[in-house]
Amino acid sequence: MTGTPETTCTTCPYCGVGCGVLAMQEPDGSVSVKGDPDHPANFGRLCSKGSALAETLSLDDRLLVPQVDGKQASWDQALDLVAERFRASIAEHGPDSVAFYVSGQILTEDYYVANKLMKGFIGSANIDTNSRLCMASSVAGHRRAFGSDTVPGTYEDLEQADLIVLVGSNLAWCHPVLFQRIEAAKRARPQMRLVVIDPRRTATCEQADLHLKLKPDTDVALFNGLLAFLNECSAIDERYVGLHTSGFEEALEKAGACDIKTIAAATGLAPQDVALFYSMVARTPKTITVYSQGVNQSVVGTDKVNAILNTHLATGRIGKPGAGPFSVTGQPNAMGGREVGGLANMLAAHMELGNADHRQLVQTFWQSPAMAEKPGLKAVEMFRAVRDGRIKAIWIMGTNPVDSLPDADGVAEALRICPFVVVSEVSTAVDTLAYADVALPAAAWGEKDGMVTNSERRMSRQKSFLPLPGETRPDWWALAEVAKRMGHASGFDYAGPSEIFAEFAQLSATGNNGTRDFDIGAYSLVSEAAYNRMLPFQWPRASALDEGDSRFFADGGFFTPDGRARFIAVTSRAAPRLERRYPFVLNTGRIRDQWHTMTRTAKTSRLMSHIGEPYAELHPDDAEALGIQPADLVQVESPYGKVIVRALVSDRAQPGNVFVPMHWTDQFAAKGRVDAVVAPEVDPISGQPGSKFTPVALKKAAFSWHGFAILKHKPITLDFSYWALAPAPGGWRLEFAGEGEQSPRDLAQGLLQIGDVDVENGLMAVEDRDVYAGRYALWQGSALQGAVFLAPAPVAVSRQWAVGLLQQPADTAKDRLGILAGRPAADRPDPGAIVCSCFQVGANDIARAVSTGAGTLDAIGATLKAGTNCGSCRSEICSLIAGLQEKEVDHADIAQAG
Ligand SMILES: Nc1nc2c(c(=O)[nH]1)N[C@H]1C(S)=C(S)[C@@H](COP(=O)(O)OP(=O)(O)OC[C@H]3O[C@@H](n4cnc5c(=O)[nH]c(N)nc54)[C@H](O)[C@@H]3O)O[C@H]1N2
Ligand SMILES: Nc1nc2c(c(=O)[nH]1)N[C@H]1C(S)=C(S)[C@@H](COP(=O)(O)OP(=O)(O)OC[C@H]3O[C@@H](n4cnc5c(=O)[nH]c(N)nc54)[C@H](O)[C@@H]3O)O[C@H]1N2
Ligand code: SF4
Ligand SMILES: [Mo]
Repeated sequence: MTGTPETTCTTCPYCGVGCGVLAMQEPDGSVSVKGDPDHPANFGRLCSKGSALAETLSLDDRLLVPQVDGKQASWDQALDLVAERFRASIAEHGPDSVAFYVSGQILTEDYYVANKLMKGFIGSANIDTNSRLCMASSVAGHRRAFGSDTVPGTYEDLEQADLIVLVGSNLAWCHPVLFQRIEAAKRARPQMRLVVIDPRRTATCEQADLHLKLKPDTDVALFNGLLAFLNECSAIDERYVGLHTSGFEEALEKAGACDIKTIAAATGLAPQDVALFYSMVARTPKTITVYSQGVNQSVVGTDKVNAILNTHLATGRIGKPGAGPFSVTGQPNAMGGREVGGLANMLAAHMELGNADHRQLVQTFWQSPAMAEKPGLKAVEMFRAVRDGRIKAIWIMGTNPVDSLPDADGVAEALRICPFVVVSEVSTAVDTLAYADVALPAAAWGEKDGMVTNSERRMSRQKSFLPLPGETRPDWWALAEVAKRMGHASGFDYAGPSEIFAEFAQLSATGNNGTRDFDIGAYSLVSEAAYNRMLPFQWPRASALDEGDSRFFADGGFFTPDGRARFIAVTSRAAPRLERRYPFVLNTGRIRDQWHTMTRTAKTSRLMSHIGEPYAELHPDDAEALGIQPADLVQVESPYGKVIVRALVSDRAQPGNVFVPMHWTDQFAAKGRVDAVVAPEVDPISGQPGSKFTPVALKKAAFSWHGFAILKHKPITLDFSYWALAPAPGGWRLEFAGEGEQSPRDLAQGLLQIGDVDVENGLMAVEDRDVYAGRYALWQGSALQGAVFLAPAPVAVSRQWAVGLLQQPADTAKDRLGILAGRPAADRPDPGAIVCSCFQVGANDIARAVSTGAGTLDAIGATLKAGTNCGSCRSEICSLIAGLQEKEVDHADIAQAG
């Protein structure tokens, strides 16, 4: 073995930007990652999550062996059982009594095999995916307008645009590398403009020229008004509309007149802001509208999509350099899942389940015995069917529905009573696993091989560079094995992912001849060696000789029967009236450093240091009216369920709205699963839930005492009314609260008494007998085993300072007393809430540097290194420098306030 690391070119497993990653394995087995400078999605950049990938590869919490009824089993036992139970259910109750619920995070080959088995061999279309919660409204909107699910543009368009409009997208946190490409382009061409349309002021807004803080779910009114405005100021591309579209007049009529005052009233915006936005769009041919979950996740999501598409069709700004609508995908393979037909209403290779010719074509190609004839159940409906017994066996793969579907407690109940639940997982720290009759250990990122497609239709390889740990196997393998055991050996006899991919490519070309957008026929005969050498490419790629055009629709050519795009006449609906009992609108979404249900990103304390506790962001006026102080605990409740989270009081929220992140699960908090609160209301066209709009009640959650602890060992049981746990360097940090039964000392000892530490001799304590308060630290030699702080109100101890103590020896009595005082010593200043997770630079560090003259982003980078690695924190540093965001500083370190 040489001393040089072995480098593998692969793709990041998180967001839909689809960054290329170089994974470097040292001869000693250790792995490090960096951005692939040659990958056309990121050209070497990685965000905070991508940069921390190597820290998430440990086998802690990995599911390594198959389990049946919670007990270890062999693969043969597990697979036989799955095949038998599915077969029996189909025999007795028909093919629609079984279902697959899969994910935009499995690879194209896994996805293709799952879809083939369900739709072609089981003969039901009851396969749906978490993309229903994510991209379904975009898919439906695309298909209504274009006749196909096509994203017309490319990432380069974002750099070439003169105006970028971000609608319902927190790009700085959710597609950070794409956002950095925009920032770089804006620096190079300062005339470029950025507009953000979002009911909250997000980190993305820090770079915006205009932020439209609209009322939730009023986007259709805004974009209908824009269509009317474009018409009134003659910005319509008459030629494009005449040659390539139909339905313009009707859409315009439905949009109504452009009365700025009425639109301002409907959207809650200032009339001059609406007018400014409209005139910016009207005069800028190179306009890109990027949209994401603030658009898709709505009961009017598909209409929002079409209202946006209408404005681009009307101006002919589509598929041209720097111009077009751009629906960005969330998951690494959200786009790939759409290609293989993972949604319950689609067929493979962008063919349609409702089209008899397509069904025939696919059936012939697959030589399949039993094609599904009608669309299957969409995610929310699927779990309803599980709950009411229509579905009796379900296989869940690569998604955690007990935390991510709306009415999540209802989903848990459905799985509890479902006769047979299979879960394919990589992790054991997953709430859904508690309901599995059979748990199948899946190969994870770095161990598996296959394809993913990013937001700009670029297919890239994910490659393995690690051996398969334990008994783990790739998902396609488990599916194919079950298929074989169900009697479908010939259709599923794959030697590896390259064979599956070649078959899929062949299907995409079969009978295509330009009639379908998705054609990757160039790879129909791809060999394993060529598959392993494949470089990222954008589809379509019908033949190897023809690189095709990387954009769609500049000259029409839509995939409708007449080749014309369709304007869709949409009307804006007035927002539902809120009942008195539930007067607030709950909005949910993402934070910068966590990925969904945290099964991977929470493995590294670095990513937990940015925000380590679930929170509710609410407006100061609402907080005041409800008697909620910053850092209090609050309860957010709907008729479906409730969460208890920390209050983050900030004018970034608008009055009447509250935002709670989607990430927390029962693994990390007592009551942080926000989807238990979210209503299962869906868009009638796409079936996508309106995860951004649930009427809720909000109140202070009063507890008689509050606690904060740093602990070397993970606590074994946590039976407090409130708790939130996070890994910290060298241990864990814990926020908790409850009602006073136990004495403070007993409580502290209970938390600290783990392992063989002599509590009697090592415990230091300061107590206040008049109130429920005390500070306890447990020592073994000079090493701190843990410290517990209890108080009648949220504990005011610097979190970042305290977390550092686990790795700092305290040699003198003075050092130890300092810890009990709960205050940093003068020579060890408190870093404050972590802003830069790469270099662990806190808000106070930055404030100090600014006060000594480092007043720019570059100067902060030069003095503290903050923002100079992944760059994900640059927006926050800018806003700190601008002195705008004192509240946010508190929030990452929430309980420090007060
Ligand atoms: N850090 C991180 N990045 C991620 C992910 C992650 O888990 N963590 N997940 C990935 C996935 S799967 C996805 S789908 C994407 C999602 O990426 P985004 O869609 O950018 O993220 P969200 O936070 O879900 O929601 C975006 C914004 O929509 C706003 N919004 C709410 N209601 C409305 C409305 O009525 N109108 C408008 N215009 N806006 C509204 C919210 O306030 C929020 O700021 O992120 C991807 N990237
Ligand atoms: N309230 C609210 N709810 C939401 C959203 C929101 O904005 N608000 N967003 C929605 C959106 S857009 C999305 S995409 C979903 C995401 O929601 P989920 O898909 O439920 O979230 P993840 O945590 O990504 O779940 C992926 C699971 O797959 C496992 N896994 C990882 N790799 C593999 C693999 O290779 N094979 C297998 N078999 N398993 C693997 C992980 O450990 C994890 O448990 O959440 C949706 N839910
Ligand atoms: S932006 Fe970040 S999370 Fe998304 S693909 Fe790139 S490195 Fe991964
Ligand atoms: Mo998503």
